Amino acid sequence: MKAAPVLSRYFPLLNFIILMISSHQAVAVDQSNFKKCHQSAFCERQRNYKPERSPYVADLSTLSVTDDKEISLGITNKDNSKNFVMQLFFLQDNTIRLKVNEANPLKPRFEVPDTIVKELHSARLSVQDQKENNTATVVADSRKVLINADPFRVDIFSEDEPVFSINSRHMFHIEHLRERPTKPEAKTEEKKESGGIGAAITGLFRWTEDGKKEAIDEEGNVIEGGVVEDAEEKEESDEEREKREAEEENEDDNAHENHPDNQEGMWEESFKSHRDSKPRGPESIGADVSFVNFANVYGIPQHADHFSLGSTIGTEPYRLYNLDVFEYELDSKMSLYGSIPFMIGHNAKKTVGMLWLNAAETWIDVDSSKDSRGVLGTMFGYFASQDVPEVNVHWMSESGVIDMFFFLGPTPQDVMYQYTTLTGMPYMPPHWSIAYHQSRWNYNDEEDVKTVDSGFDQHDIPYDCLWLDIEHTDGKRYFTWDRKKFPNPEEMQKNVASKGRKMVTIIDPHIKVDNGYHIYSQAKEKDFFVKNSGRSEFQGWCWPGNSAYLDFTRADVREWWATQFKPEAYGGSTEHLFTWNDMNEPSVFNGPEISMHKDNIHAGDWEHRHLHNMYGFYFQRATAEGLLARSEGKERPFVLTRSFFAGSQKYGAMWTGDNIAEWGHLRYSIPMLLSIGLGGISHCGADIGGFLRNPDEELLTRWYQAAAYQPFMRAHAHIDTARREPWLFEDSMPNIRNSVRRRYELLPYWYTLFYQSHHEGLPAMRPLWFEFPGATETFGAEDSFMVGNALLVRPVVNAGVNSVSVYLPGDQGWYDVDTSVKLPSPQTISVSTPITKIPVYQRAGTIIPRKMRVRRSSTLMLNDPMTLFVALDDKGTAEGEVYIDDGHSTDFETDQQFIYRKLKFEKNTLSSSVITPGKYDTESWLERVVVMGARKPSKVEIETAGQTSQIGFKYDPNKQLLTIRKPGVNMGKDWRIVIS
Ligand code: NBV
Repeated sequence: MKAAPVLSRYFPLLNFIILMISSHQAVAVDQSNFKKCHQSAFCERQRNYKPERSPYVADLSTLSVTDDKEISLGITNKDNSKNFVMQLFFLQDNTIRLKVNEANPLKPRFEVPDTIVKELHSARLSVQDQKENNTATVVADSRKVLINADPFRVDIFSEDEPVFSINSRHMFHIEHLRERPTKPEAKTEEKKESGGIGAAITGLFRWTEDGKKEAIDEEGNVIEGGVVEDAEEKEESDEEREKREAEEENEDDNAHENHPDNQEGMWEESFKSHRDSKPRGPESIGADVSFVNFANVYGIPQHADHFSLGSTIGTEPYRLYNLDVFEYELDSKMSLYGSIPFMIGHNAKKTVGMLWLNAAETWIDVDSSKDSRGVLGTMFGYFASQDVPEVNVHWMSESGVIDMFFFLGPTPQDVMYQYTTLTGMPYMPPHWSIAYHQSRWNYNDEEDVKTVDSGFDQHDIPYDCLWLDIEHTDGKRYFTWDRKKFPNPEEMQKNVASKGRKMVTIIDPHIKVDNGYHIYSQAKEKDFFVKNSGRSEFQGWCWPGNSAYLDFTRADVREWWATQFKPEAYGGSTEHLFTWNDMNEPSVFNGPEISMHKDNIHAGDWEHRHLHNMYGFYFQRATAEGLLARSEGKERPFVLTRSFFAGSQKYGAMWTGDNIAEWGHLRYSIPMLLSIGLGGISHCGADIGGFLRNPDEELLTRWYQAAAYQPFMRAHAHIDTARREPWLFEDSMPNIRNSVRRRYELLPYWYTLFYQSHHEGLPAMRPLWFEFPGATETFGAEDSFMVGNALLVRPVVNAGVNSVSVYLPGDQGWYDVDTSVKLPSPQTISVSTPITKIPVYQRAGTIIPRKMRVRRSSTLMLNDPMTLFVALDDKGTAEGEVYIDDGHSTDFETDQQFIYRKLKFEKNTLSSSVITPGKYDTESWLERVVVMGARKPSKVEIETAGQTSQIGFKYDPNKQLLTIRKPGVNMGKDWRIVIS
């Protein structure tokens, strides 16, 4: 660091970088680097768009139905006579799509590609009535859409109850594409050229509503044909003429500036030292959507905010614009690294969702205040009382078309299935990746890697993957190694892999501008980089210094990128090496808001503004395709991404970026991960310990305890922090080890949950209401969560806390996983939480598979036996599932190489039966069954393959705990255990 003052003279951004890496002092986010709504011209315009009555009117006489499946309808904005086309589709799985585009846009408007995985089938619909041409009702199965013509409004009904209303608050607004008004030339020349006729003579004109210029006389009358017959005949002195010309010029300038199509921020905009040229002018879109009869909405990650979305009235709207926000703040609606414009509404009876499919900068106002209620209730006449809750949401995007999907549920599970059927099911993670990861910026060299790797063995702590950050490269040239520190990377990886472990290297999207760097020179030759507004290669600053950015929106660029992961291309890599994609918002140190200029150019001549929120999504996709291709499609990829968009769940895992070693950041990891999970990304996590600054031992221990029950479990730390491998904390190490070992025991359950994510779109980590939809007490809960449907976890997230209160929902009770003691529910209990304990409960009526013999890595546990934890409900029943495969290949998909079974306890019998038949053979067998809430048996028998034999058991009458020893049956086979 000593050379910094000298060097910073040569490297203008070194100061910035030094600031980034010497961050242990408490500094909050630099707000001034990021826009507020009023600094984003379109947000200001859309937010202020509040007509008393919407000027948008649907012309029902234009309503047409194609193939009984698609409705189209003309809409006009009466204020400017612009025409729009609305399309309405009733899709499979209780999904409705509503699209509105300009009828004749000056240029095509951007429509988000590559997010929807397949065209969903349409259901047959019928148009039922068109009362006096002011409303039309479209019906398909239990869905109904009511279109109101004047003003334009769309109401969506599910099972005869209104759930969404669009434009009932009159904020629907599309800025049509237009020509830029040209500034009139100086009068003298105009006069000469025009020969002194028409508008130039009086110098007066006005703009028509559709943007045309009309000549007018002094009285304001339109001059037909723009000609004033006798204007030239007047004699005037030189002085008079000069005065008149000056006045005319002034009026022209004013008219030009006051022109409705030429408002400030429409054709260019500046933020700090950056100018955005906005060549297409204004093209923003906005719409209000009311969630009718809902008081709580969730989702639209990523924000470091509460789980149930709060009102933004009088403050900043939620923002979705992928950014690298250093030292991000909590309880904030600022954008972070990723954006998923998907929102869920939940009430005690119903869950619904909506996707605002747009990849441009987006702001969202949420108003759930009491004042805003009642309007819809009375409007529909559906609710007797006016006090029907509503959440009124106002979506505003800088560009694109209105493209909204409504998912009508009605259960939380249905909504997630509907959303992920459209945007893609979450990827199936390789087994090792759901275990524990050890990372830091940076593990310095091969010796360091070796020491850390063996440190885990010495201290009997399992881990599955060791990570290398940017310092492992040759000068931040990704796909290369600093050969002084890593002379034999293949050998290093093989050594780590000899214990079933993997390694990950970081690969960022900024490419060092260096003709000697193969990635840069090849990509340059192929013309693969994003262009600046002047259409030459865009270069910005990032870790390697001057960098170019690949245009991952192009399929050919992604294909080429994918080839770089082949072992022959990526020297020093082996099959044990996987990938981490960071800085993919993209982060550009000297760019506006630390990102890319919006007027940069991508394939198809689209500007960066149109697709900004998808850059990271495409980068992760290209990387995942590369890892898949390197094994010829045989091995599952693992790619961790920082930036993401709707659909990123298909390509890998995400983490919450640069959090801080503070209790608040541990606390907010819960609402943040719950929101991400509802956004479809099941495999998500937060850096254990906090990335920036140094956690004390209590915080670090509590963080491990919480993260053991969060989907992606990785410890990571900033380069400037003290080392924090678990054994460096002598007192806390046993607790940390215990947390990691707990995670390993539970991996069979986690793996089954990830399979359920992959098949049904269910998040592994869920809000309580997901499982207990009617439990209103849980709607605001963000201190506890469910892992799957069976475990309730209430981490300790505050310093010095000796007890916490836990709300146990449902009426079947819960079993403390540490003591097997049953607790009745619903109730709130106070639980004592010494540093050794966080409250975790198994729900009565569930079965959880575990592997109790923890080894050095999860891979080594593949064939180990399982223990089933059966938690009986009041009826003496329980059920669960178990999914097993080889843990790494794609054979489970291509060749049905899996086991997927139902475990059921009823009528004193525990049985295992097939859910989906698969071909995988496992060596894993049933080692033990623990039945909680059991009565004392006289004998226990096992039946398998037509044979019955008696087996041993132990019974604890105080706890009603039955332990059945060594059933010994194969986990992939049919069997029954009968208790008499
Ligand atoms: O690559 C260095 C870090 C990384 O460790 C961290 O996890 C990322 O979120 N990276 C950001 C860039 C520098 C941050 C100050």
